[in-house]
Formats: sequence, structure tokens, C-alpha cells
Amino acid sequence: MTLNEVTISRAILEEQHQTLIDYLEMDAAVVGGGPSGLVCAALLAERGVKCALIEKKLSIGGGMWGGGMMFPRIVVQDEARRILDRFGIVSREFEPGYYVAKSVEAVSKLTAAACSAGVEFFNLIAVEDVMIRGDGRLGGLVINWSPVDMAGLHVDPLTVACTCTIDATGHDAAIARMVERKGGDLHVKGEGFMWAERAESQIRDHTREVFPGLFVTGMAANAVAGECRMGPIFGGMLLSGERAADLVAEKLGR
Ligand code: 48H
Repeated sequence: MTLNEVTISRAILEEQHQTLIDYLEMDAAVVGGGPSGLVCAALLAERGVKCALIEKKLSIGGGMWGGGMMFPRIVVQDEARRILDRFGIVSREFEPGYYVAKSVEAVSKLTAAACSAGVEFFNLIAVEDVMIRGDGRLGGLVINWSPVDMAGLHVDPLTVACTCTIDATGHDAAIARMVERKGGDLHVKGEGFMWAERAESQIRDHTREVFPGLFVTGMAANAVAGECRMGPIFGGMLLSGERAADLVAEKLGR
């Protein structure tokens, strides 16, 4: 068999072009591919929700790759260990109640699970704005290639329609801030000091629908609520992603 470069290019263009068209309308758009977004997307897709994950960076995984200060290990507490197990992420008990796992394995297995469940990934695409109409709901996202933003190019975006949006953009709570900036009835209080016990115990409660059609998960949930940060303990991220999936599935009647 001789390899034809034009066929290779056509395969990539036709496949991804059609995928993008297929996802111009979807049930759930998860913005941000960190741990909370990955768990949320994987669990939604497992329930048959048409779900895309939009990530502005090249790689999926957000802040989990780097573990704690670039030591590629994460800590997960007792309550969240079952989520590590569910995704086949190996962990070791360090002291009673504290489990350590390898961050590269954690990101890879969460990503693989999301792929297997049917999540469609759109990396290198940034959400730059939101669509809110007369019904007062967030019903769509304004997207553009991340390199367009990085290069400061004046290129107009495209849009996708989604019934539910999940802000999993981490510390920035980028989507919630867009709603606030454009005059939506939503106040992002901003993240508080480091206090692992407090931050981890509150994050599930802060994971909620903060604006019609917009759910927050992970660090974004704590940032909207003015809650503390927790450092490199990731149980709260996993539990928050799971909670967000439950809330969105309930909203969608799944
Ligand atoms: C598309 C975007 C956009 C955009 C951002 O930061 P993350 O890993 O998010 P979480 O909340 O799942 O996990 C937080 C965790 O990694 C962490 O930082 C912790 C626990 N910190 C504690 C502490 O005390 O510091 O991932 C968010 C992702 C990133 O990959 C961004 O690139 C992406 O969202 N993103 N994607 N469009 N507008 N904004």
C-alpha cells in the first residue's frame, strides 16, 4: 500500500469537521479538562448524555498533571477513594485516611474513561463568551481557537448550543465571570485562603447551578462561593465532578 498525504489530510479534516457539526447542539458542555471536568464529563456520558469537553490547552488534565509543586503525586482522602477505585487509579494508604496516587496515572485513566464513555473532546478551543437570551438561561457558548487569542488575532468566533454548561475552568471560574461581566445575576466572590479541611468539606455544597443553565464544579465552585483553596489534595475535585454530573443528569431527566 502506498501512503497518500492528501488522503491523510482529508481523513482528519472530514472526521473533525463532521464531529464539530454534530456537536453544534448538545446536552452538556463541560468547559475545562481538569479533574472535576473529566469526572463530570465521564459520568454524564456514561448515562448517555451527549457531552463535549472543551479545553483551551493542548493537553487534557488541567492542574492535576503537576501534583504538588511538580512532584507528580496527588493526595486523596478517605471519602473520595472510591472514585479512584471506580476509575482504576491505583492508590496507596500513606497514613490512615490519606491515599497517594500518581498524577500522570490519574489524569490518563480519567481521560481514558471519558473517551470510552463517549465524551467528545475539543482541545485547543477556548470559550470566550456566553449566549443568554430573553429566557434568561445560558443556552450557548462562543468559541474560538486558543491560538487566535494567544496571537491577538482579530478573528470572529463560532457558537455552540447546549442545554447545560458546566464551568470546570478551575481557579478562574472563567464562565461564571463571563456571565457576571455581561450583567447576569451572578456574583463571583473569588477564592479564599488556603485551608484544606474547610475547602474540601464545603466543595460539594458549592457545586450547584449558579445561574439558569450554568453549573460550577471543582475550583470554580469554590471561587464562585468565596471559599478557601486546598492545595494538592484532589478528593474534593473528584467528588465535585461527581456531584455536578448528578445535578446535570437530574436537570436533563436522565
Ligand atoms: C476552555 C478553559 C477555559 C476556557 C480555563 O484548574 P483545573 O485543573 O480545574 P479543576 O477545578 O478541575 O481542578 C483544580 C485543580 O487542578 C487545582 O488547581 C487545585 C486542586 N488547586 C488547589 C490550590 O489550592 O491551588 O482545570 C481547568 C481547565 C484548565 O485545563 C484550563 O486550561 C481550562 O480549564 N480552561 N478551557 N475555555 N475559557 N478557561
